[in-house]
Amino acid sequence: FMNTFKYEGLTFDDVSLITQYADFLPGDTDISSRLTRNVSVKIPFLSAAMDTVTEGRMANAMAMMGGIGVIHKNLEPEVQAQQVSRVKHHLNGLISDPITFSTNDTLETIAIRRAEKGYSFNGFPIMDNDGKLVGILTSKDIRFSRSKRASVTDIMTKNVITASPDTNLKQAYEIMQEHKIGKLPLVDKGKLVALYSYADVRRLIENEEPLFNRDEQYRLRVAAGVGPGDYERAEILNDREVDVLVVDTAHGHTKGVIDMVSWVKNKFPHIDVIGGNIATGEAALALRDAGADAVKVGIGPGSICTTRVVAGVGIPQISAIYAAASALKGEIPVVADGGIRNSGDIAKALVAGADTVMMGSVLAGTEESPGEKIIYEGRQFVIYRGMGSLDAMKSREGSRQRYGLSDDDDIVPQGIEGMVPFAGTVSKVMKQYCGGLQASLGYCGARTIPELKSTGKFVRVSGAGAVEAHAHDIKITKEAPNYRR
Ligand code: RVP
Repeated sequence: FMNTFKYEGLTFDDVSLITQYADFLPGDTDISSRLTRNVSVKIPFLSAAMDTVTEGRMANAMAMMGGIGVIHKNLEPEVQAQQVSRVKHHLNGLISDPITFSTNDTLETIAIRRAEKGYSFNGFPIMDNDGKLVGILTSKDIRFSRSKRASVTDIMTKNVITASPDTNLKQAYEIMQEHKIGKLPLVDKGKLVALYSYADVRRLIENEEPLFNRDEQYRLRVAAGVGPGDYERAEILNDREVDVLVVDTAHGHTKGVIDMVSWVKNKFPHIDVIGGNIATGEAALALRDAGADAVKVGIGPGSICTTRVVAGVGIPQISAIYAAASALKGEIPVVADGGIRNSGDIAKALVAGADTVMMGSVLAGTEESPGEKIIYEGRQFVIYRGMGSLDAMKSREGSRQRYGLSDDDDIVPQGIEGMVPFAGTVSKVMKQYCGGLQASLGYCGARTIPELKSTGKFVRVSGAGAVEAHAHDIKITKEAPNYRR
């Protein structure tokens, strides 16, 4: 009987971090981290794979801040894959529908159309009457022409340097550098399919925004959820070049998840796989042995999750992270999923052993979330629901699968639906969370996340200590951008 009580379950409010000597300022800290065995993030944040949190727009915003979004699987595989594509092509510098002119045009007709449409750029592909690319009209061609009425065919640059449709940003940059050209048309059998513009390509390659989370080809990174046995979905997502697959279930210490993780690893060794969710060391090791490149921890901590009440199962999140991370000993990273309310919770999750955190409610209220925006008592809110809530379960196959229900089963929800206050843009919210985390590192005397993980220490917090931690003995009259109770 004594063995029935494995250990005590602690969560965020049960612990607080101890200050340690620092000889630097919070702004000097580096909060990049490991997401999986082979993929890193510049900020340690993932947006949750939920239908009111992450679709293409959220995933774009997360990757542009340096984190990553996990596109939920309550979508038909093809639709989910389109969302992945949207992220992969968001910053590729490729103009897929370029403005062109024809050999029948003159400088005058072009000038009129440019003024009408307000085109401020130069370098137009010129097409013949069969729709074939025959030249490019550059700013130089226009500037050195003697007559306004000159026919395009007489002044355009005829020896056009082109490339094949699969040319990536980096290759385009090299070609344009070598030939000193401002436009690079991508051509398939004489037909123009897209165009690179040097100004865009250069901006993306020469990296004005060092924060972007990008792959080797300078495209934003994106992750997507799959279920056990979701082979077809995984194949389609692989075709669209997803960076990371997350085998996304409520109980990851199962044959279904273990088999799926090893299937994905065997079939697509180039894609990193995260398995979850789990809350024990045994589960972490089982997923590692199956080939997982990271594990995701969280059974029941989610703000919209009722698993602990409905099933009586789960482990308070700090203890769950600690159990998984201690078993893994840093061999593969740990994602702490669920229960993050304020920025201070993040450093606690990291010190307990996590490498990154996944957030639902924190991001559900943003502009970029797909959740419905509503007005309630004169204020703006956004609908946020658990993937195990009644409506999410009814809406799609994906959720039923997550909770292991067949079509005929009566639905037993393990989540609820509600609303969170509108929070502005992802960038605004993430800046608060990054700043909060940097403050944690400063207090703990750690310049980096690996340092925080190895030197961070907790104190246990009493009930009175938890009350003291929050604003107390005052009525709040002005909202802070980073505090909610
Ligand atoms: P939170 O950030 O506390 O809102 O939690 C989000 C996490 O909750 C998700 O990433 C997922 O692991 C979990 N979740 C999602 N749906 C449900 C449910 O309906 N029980 N739980």
